[in-house]
Amino acid sequence: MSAQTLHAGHLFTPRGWLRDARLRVEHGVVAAIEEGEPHAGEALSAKFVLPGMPNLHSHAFQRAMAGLAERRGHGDDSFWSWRETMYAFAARIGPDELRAIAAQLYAEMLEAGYTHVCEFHYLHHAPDGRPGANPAEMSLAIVEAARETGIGLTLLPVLYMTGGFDGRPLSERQRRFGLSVDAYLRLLDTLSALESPGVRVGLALHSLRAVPEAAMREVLDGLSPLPSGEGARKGRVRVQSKREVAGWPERSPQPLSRGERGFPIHIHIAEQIGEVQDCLAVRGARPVQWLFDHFDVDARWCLVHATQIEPGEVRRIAKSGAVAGLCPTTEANLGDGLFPLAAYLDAGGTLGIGSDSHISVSPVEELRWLEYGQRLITRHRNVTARAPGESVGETLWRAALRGGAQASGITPFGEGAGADFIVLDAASPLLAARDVGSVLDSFLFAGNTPLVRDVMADGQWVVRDGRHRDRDAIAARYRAAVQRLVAMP
Ligand code: NGQ
Ligand code: ZN
Repeated sequence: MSAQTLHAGHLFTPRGWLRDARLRVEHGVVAAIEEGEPHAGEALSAKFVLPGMPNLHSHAFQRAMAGLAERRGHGDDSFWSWRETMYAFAARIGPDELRAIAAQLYAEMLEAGYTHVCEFHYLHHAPDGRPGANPAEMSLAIVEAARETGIGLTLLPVLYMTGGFDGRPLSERQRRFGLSVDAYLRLLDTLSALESPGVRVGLALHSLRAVPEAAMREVLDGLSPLPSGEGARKGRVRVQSKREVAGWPERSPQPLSRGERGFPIHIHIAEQIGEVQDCLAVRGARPVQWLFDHFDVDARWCLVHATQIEPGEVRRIAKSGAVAGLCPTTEANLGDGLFPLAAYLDAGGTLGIGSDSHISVSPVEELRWLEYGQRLITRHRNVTARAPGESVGETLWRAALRGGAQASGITPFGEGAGADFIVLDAASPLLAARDVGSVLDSFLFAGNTPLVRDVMADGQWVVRDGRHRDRDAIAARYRAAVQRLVAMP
């Protein structure tokens, strides 16, 4: 079906709730948002409808090792010891396993309310593949999984070249991730040719540890600068008739391509104290400081983690318009530390959320822990809401929608955006007597029963009554793949 209409009793928009909103969806895109009573023949009539959440940071293969790194080792367990476990796991994964794991993960994401994912993909070579073999094969497994499940994808092939700030060669286990700049640019071109409304391509530098300055320049110099005003420009969500919703940056619904506008650039940065110390020792500056001193960081950028930053760095990120890519459940799981959220929001910073290592796959849990981390260190409540009367849930959902769309290179909610929606289960006891004033806070902070009932991604109903359309077949393939992985010597 290429055209359909759905009716929302209450539609959450960046500027607040719209009552009696009729959404016309054509070819996977929101063609119009109108006001009006529901009428017969509408594909769906729902009480509470929210725009679906983009997940701006994912390493899909890590889904299958969730829970397998939680036993204490002999030394001092840390991010760096977890990384060794992760490398050993990654070493077993070939294209078939990657496709099966990513499909399971993406189906889970859709059921949880994520409608788009940025895949930060660095497993370029198959386990038996030497560097130099076709690195697109593993990327294609990701594209196939996204297409099969219906989730929107921004594929971020990752440039990974060195094992540390000092430029040391990759370790044995990192070799599968490595590409020369030339091979990387070829891979980007191959993948860019696959772009479609549901599949975008951006670029990723693994970290300052893994990409030398000269290589960063070579890759980034090939991109045209951001058109002036981009990211700061305001567009509108057009609602026919009186009520209008303004104040949302406008992006082209066209796929982005290299050298054109707004190609997203993602990088892991300042996640661990050890990383900050190494950067200071070798480059004489902290990672965020160094990046801003050497490159024009703007709204195309997504800085992932940035848990180890000082007040001056907070202000620089906020002012640049870059997105802080926050992954609270993974950052907690890995012992990374806490992003200084209150200061960042006060400085006008943009943020989005990612599930990263997928020890949790839920925008509810990411946003809840984003707020709870701040409550625990500040010993205050309702920290993310910065003004009296503001709802924490609405502030978080709105902020993460906006930054998530920006980091994904997709049009944010409004006419011309992809039709990505979540219908909440208004019949759940958890939403008893909730209205627009309390429903988002209850969605994020009331218990653990999933409240996402139906999900539309790119105009397709992919989840109905809480179940992905292919849940069973995808799970069966996933089980078989994980069995194989765990049985490997
Ligand atoms: C990753 N994950 O690339 O999967 C990283 C670990 C690294 C997180 N940083 C490896 N959460 O940073 O070197
Ligand atoms: Zn990551």
